[in-house]
Amino acid sequence: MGGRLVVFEGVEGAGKSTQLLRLRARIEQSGHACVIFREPGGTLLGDWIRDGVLAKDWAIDPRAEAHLFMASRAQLVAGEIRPALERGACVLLDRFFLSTYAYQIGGRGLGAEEVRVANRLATGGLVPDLTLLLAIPANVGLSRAEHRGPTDRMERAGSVFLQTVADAFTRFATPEWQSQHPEAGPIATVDAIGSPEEVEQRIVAVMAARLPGLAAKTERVA
Ligand code: T5A
Repeated sequence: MGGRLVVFEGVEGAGKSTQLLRLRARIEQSGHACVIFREPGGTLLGDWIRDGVLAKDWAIDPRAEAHLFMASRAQLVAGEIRPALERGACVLLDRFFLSTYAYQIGGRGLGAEEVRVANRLATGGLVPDLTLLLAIPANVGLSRAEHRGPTDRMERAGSVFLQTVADAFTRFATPEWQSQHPEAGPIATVDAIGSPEEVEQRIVAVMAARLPGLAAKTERVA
């Protein structure tokens, strides 16, 4: 596959969507093809799942919840991400399976190995070239998300749940965790406190260090 897959991860309101759009603008300015997707979503089936799993206020069993995220992922990977990578495009993805590991294993307490096996089925073994983990305290991210508008079902799950999710993301950033989870690929933590411009500069620096070929396409043309 010729393209590159870069994933944005982090707690609610960490600034993933904001930074993903900024990175896309930089890459497109160089004339390189770049597509963006979010999870859950990105396909007709995924958007339908997104509505059911986030917008509706009903009780969902944690196992059912995990499978809904996986179904959206399987459709997105097969129908959109792999074809884009095969065309040589850069794919920027707003959340991927680290979110399942953080929310459904960490937050909901599902069995790690069971979820990993199901995830392998969903991704078909697709490994990101780089994951940018935007680090911010859970309460700061949540307050950003709350200021933006109405919260969704996950954001209303409570501060203890969201702190457990944040702790899981912190664990994923450690070399020990990454060496035990090769399916996740390289993960780089980016400090997400500060202005959007400051965070963007940190991301550009991480890209230059970790993906120099793609990073060259993110340099602004004066
Ligand atoms: N989920 C997802 C699972 O449980 N399991 C899974 O497997 C998957 C894939 C997705 C939900 O589903 C869960 C996780 C989530 O709960 P979503 O709507 O996609 O739902 O949720 P988020 O990804 O969290 O989206 P958010 O929009 O809440 O967060 P972002 O994208 O990190 O933040 P962003 O960029 O939208 O910014 C939020 C607000 O902060 C401002 C923005 O303008 C915006 O108003 N902002 C800043 N403010 C100050 N300083 C900065 N540097 C700022 N950057 C952005």
